[in-house]
Amino acid sequence: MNINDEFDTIAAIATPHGTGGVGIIRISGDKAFEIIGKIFTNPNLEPRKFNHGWIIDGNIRIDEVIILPFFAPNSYTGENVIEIQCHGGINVVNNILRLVLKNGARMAEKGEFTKRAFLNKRIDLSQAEAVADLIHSKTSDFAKVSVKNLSGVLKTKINEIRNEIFEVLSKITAGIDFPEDVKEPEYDYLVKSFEKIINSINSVLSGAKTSNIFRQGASVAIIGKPNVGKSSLFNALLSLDRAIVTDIAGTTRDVIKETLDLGIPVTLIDTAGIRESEVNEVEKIGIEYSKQSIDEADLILFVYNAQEGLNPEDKEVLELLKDKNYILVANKSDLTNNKSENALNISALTGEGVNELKTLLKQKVCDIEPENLEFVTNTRQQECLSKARSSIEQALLAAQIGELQDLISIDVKSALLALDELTGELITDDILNNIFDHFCIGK
Ligand SMILES: Nc1nc2c(ncn2[C@@H]2O[C@H](COP(=O)(O)OP(=O)(O)O)[C@@H](O)[C@H]2O)c(=O)[nH]1
Ligand SMILES: [Mg+2]
Repeated sequence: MNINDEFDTIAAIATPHGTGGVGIIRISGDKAFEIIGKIFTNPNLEPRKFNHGWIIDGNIRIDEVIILPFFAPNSYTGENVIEIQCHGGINVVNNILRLVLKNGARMAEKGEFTKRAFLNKRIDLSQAEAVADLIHSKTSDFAKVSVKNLSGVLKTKINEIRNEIFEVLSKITAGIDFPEDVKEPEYDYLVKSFEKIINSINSVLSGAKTSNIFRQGASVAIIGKPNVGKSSLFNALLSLDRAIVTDIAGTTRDVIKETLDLGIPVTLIDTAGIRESEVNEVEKIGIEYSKQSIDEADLILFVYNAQEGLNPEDKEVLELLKDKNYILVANKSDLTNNKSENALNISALTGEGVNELKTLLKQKVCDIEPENLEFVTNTRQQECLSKARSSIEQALLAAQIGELQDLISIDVKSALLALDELTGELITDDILNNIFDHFCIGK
């Protein structure tokens, strides 16, 4: 797909392929009305009205439909758009699509409707990406946050930062271009402005981790000595009997993963116990997996035996966790009356405390409700923002030592370009195609 492709008329089935109540075929482009004129019994279409009639192929009736006409530029793509609502059988929609193609449209490529909306400046790239996020969201929470970008919250934030950068750049450039008439800005002003811009970028990036957790979910590893009840807890959290539970220490020898839906998807990882001494080869491999899981997890449930309390072996493992986000879990609390103050007392066997653990786990992984999240960012956007930040940081250093403003302006311009790449103001075919390739046909 080429960015400069002629804006010919495209068509596609917009509803899922299968049997349903209604099927929708969408047409966009200059010839949309001409095409519908040839195949619809009631072609005097009025804007903002639905039009009832039959799709016909010559004398043959194909289906009874409703037509929704959108006149450019007031449509999703910014072009003339026709939506045909027909009966939702796979053969009905295919017959109508074939007829539309025969009469002058070409089959749309993946994401081409949204791409046109972007190229026609109906939406910016962050909004186009929000469309894909919304369609592909795996949890209702992520759908709730990605819709905020669709409404342009991120776009507005980025434009504010862009304006701040642009203002400084204009002042520097004016000083360079018209040295007789315009004084170059004070270095003090530059330093303050750059610091302010860095703060603004940081505030957008501060939500990156939360965004990634909403988008990809979080991984939570269950860690502890053998036999403390890790696999039992894994099962209790998931309410299933997936992991093998035995009373022989060291039975779980590899890593078992399952997804737990806590609004955001949580990948729960059951690991082999960590025990340094007297282990056989197979178990050693399991222990290595556990250590690897510690490194990769967003959160760790550290499980110990409540009856025994934290012993030196537990403390050794805890040492590995000291820089990590973890919850201390005292399991088998059904066997003892000694409740620990510092740990969550649970029993994987009776289920006591398991719901409290789920609540705490959710809080630790992501303590923000989707309603309270202003916007989300994806990794592409985060990279653009980081690039912009490093450029401004360079400019700040240069301003602090009173470097020539001509040189400072180079970094400021790069920052601007990085933000333009984020919004799609400046973007290559490759990046664009990569983004729209993740869409489905008909969107
Ligand atoms: N009484 C009691 N026994 C438990 C509890 N959780 C696990 N167990 C038992 O402890 C043994 C080891 O459990 P398992 O989940 O395999 O431990 P892992 O090696 O840490 O995965 C099994 O016999 C379990 O039935 C609990 O909360 N209370
Ligand atoms: Mg186990």
